[in-house]
Amino acid sequence: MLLIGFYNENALGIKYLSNALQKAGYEPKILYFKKFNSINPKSATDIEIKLLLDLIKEVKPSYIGMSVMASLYLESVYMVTNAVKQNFDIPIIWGGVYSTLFPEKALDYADYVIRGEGEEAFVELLDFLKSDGDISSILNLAYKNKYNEVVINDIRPLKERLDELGYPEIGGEGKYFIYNNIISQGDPQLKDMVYEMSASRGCPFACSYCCSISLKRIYTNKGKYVRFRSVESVINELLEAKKRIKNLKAIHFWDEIFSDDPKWIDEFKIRYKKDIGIPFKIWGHPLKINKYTIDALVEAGLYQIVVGIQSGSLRVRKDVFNRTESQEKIIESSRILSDAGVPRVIYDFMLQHPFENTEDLIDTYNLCIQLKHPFELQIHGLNFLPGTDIVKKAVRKGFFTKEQLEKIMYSNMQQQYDMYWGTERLDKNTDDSAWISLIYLTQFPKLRPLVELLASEVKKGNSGKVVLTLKKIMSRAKMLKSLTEKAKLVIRKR
Ligand code: B12
Ligand code: SF4
Repeated sequence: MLLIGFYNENALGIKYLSNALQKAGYEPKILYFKKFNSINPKSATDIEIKLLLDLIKEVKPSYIGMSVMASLYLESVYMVTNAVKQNFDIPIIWGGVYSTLFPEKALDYADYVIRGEGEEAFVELLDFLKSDGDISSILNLAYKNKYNEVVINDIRPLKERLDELGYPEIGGEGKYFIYNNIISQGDPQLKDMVYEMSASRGCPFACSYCCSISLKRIYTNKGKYVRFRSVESVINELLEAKKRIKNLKAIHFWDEIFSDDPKWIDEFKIRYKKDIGIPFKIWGHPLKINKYTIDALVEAGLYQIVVGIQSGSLRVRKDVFNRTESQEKIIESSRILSDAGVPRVIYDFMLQHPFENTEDLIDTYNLCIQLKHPFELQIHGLNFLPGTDIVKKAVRKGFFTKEQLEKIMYSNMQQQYDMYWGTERLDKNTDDSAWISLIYLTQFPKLRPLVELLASEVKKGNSGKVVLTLKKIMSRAKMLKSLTEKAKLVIRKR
């Protein structure tokens, strides 16, 4: 079995599957195909495809499993799948979030699709294929029957005890990495300074721009969706990481929302501090930030938290994004984070989308000036991801036709990234452009008086005059921010 992960050299899904296959007696190999790049990803090159085909010739897998986690990288997934089909007669199995939400589309390329969490279903499918068994009863499987009709089987109940899944192998044999037209052998994780892991599965929230709620719907009546590993299991994984990764400097917990269960947190604080003691980063949510949890996590070694706020407009948050937190709760969270002394607090915003008007940007500015320093802002655009509720909302509102949105969501990766992270849109409306700059500048405490002065000018209708000044300040501020980030990285490397 050759497992392929795309644009993610530490792909957790692939690692868990490999674990499950090994336990069942298979000898999976893993290929990490290209590196994670959220700014300027490039599609696969001819050389990279050739390296992949050569690897398949060498490894001679009986099956190839591909993890199609994000639709932004579909272009390369199609290229790889087509190249394999043209050159070999090896069954291809797709899994991951995209395949889970769009099994019919996935079956245009793959021979089999496993939907949802795949550890058990994948092993079962391989066992059945090996023994020529009847696959029609395998839960989570989607396939085409002999009449070429798509069959989508029911989903099995969620695994309640995550500890039973173990944790990914770190290092080990049979790991390959293709990147920048070069293939290398060995687990890329071993050379990394950061260890990436997850202490839970599932998210309790239902944001309209995220796939989480769509995944949750698939699991209706299939057990608890949000599940946590035991602290013991998390610490054991980290002890292993410490032992194996020589240059380990930080841990990234990729839990959608880190635990705020007091019992779990108490145990984690003690064990992490005593046994691991390496700075760690988490994702947070304003509704899950409380003093008790954050103080304990800082004591344990929390050095960075990324909190999604997404908009300072209550209207956009509630009616568009389906997020229920109030302005007061967000401001209180920022106070808790600041008082607890979290070294890096990053707030995520998604601005400049068709649902938003200038009033919403002013609300966002007004919220940002109330957030307690120190904090940094990450300002993104809004990605329309296939299978999310916001896609339907955008069509209902008439911002796009269904066809236009399909075209956007399935365009090549460069176009998709340019569309949402490009600067072109900033130049169109001087008021909006001024407010976006002012929002960005609220993260710099020393600029506060100037920012407030400029904001009052924009409110008076002088945005044209202010925009030029803002452009100059913005470029210096961005430079300063990038220098500070580099300095922090150097300090961490030491
Ligand atoms: C953690 C995470 C990340 C981390 C990944 C860290 C890592 N080391 O892997 C980081 C921050 C790097 C990341 C990046 C991105 N992410 Co992300 N990420 C997630 C998140 C929250 C959890 C993923 C995870 O690790 N789950 C735990 C593992 C064990 O589960 P899993 O990956 O789903 O794998 C299981 C099954 O899917 C299945 N399976 C998976 N692959 C295969 C393959 C086969 C053959 C089989 C049989 C089964 C199978 O079995 C696995 C084990 O049970 C998901 C949300 C979610 N609920 O999935 C978003 C999510 C997958 N990400 C998303 C996006 C958009 C991205 C980015 C494009 C963001 C960006 N703009 O750059 C990139 C793309 C990365 C990539 N190359 O695909 C979207 C994808 C939606 C879509 N339609 O495209 C999601 C769904 C969140 C959302 N907004 O809705 N992400
Ligand atoms: S909190 Fe994050 S992971 Fe959860 S639904 Fe919202 S965006 Fe998705």
